[in-house]
Amino acid sequence: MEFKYTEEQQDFKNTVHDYAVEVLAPRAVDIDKNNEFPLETIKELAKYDLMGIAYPEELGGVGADAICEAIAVEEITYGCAATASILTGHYLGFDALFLRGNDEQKRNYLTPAIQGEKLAAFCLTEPDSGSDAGSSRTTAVRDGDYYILNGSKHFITNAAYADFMVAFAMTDKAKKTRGMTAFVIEKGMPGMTIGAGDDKMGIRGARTHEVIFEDCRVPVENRIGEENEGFKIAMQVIDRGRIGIAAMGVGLAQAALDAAVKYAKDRVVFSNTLSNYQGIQWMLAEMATDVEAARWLTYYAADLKESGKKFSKEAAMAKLFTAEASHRVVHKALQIHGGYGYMKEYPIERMYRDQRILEIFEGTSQIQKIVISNHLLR
Ligand code: COS
Repeated sequence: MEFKYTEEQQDFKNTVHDYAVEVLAPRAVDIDKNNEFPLETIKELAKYDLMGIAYPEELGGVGADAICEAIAVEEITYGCAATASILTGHYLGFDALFLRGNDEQKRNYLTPAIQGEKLAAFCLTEPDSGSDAGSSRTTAVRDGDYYILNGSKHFITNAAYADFMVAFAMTDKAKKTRGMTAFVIEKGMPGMTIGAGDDKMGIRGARTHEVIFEDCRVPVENRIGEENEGFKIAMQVIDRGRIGIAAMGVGLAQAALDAAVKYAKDRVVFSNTLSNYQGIQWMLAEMATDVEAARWLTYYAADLKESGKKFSKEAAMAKLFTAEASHRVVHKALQIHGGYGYMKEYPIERMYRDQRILEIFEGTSQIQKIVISNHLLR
């Protein structure tokens, strides 16, 4: 058991960290202010092979390990959480093809997504089914060589910019979780339209939109896996995605901690810097402990995934812990900044808003507890 980065992982971490600090962090301000999807940044991430880093070379990836993927997400979040959310949404969007796609689907969608030529989105959540993903209302009815999709999805990250999305629809509604099927939906397919964009509290650049299917004809060859296998595919993808969200929590918490340390050393109150007061020192100590615990729980889940072992429970634990730890950390970091922390001139104000979604998307904290306890009690 070795709790340290390999030399390669450390070099990679340093490189992405520098890029995040020098390039992403300055851009994060306008992305947030203008509710702007950072297209240029996404092209850059593709150039740096970050759009599908942990996928095999034969599929177009660079074959890095799952810990490197977590490091990439962590460091990108350090600079800009919205950019990281676009990236994790992209991974989530094509992962079903990696797990269950056939050769043609892999060639047409997966490899271009891994190489960053095509952007992907994951289309599961609906206005009336979020946590209860098995209660989806979108239907897919077989009609010869096509499925006809009707229904709507919402809060879909990347939807308006994606070249394709993996969408889930009910092929046998009565069977609930055993009646859902996964499909690849290409941009511009007749019957699929992108609806209104959301005006969110945080990670504003990671634009989310509604997706509407009205008699959308999807060729049978766009079905992923077998009919009615979609729920399990979605759950497997989300299990893997939760490590990414955990990594986002680590990156955001580290950024908030570093900002708080810097502010505490600079800010003078009652003739002393904040860092001289034990009340502040204790807060910083608690924050640093949360960050490290979150980081190693995330790497532990990533390592299990990399080793081909079961990791569903540990991914949920990492997601739960980092989401809540990052909440504690940004809260204290803002408190240390005092009134300035409440102002938009300081990045902590944005981090505070960006953090909140980590406790909600890819399964709320309460859903993670259900997943963990299901593993304990089964
Ligand atoms: N991997 C593979 N299969 C899984 C699975 C997983 N992680 N989780 C559940 N399944 C399977 C079960 O084994 C069961 O299979 P059988 O039909 O063969 O028995 C089936 O899926 C249904 O499972 P379950 O009965 O546990 O489903 P529930 O409807 O009770 O839902 C939770 C389970 C709550 C865990 C699930 O709905 C969930 O994770 N919801 C949150 C969804 C989410 O994260 N949404 C955000 C979207 S992305 S932003």
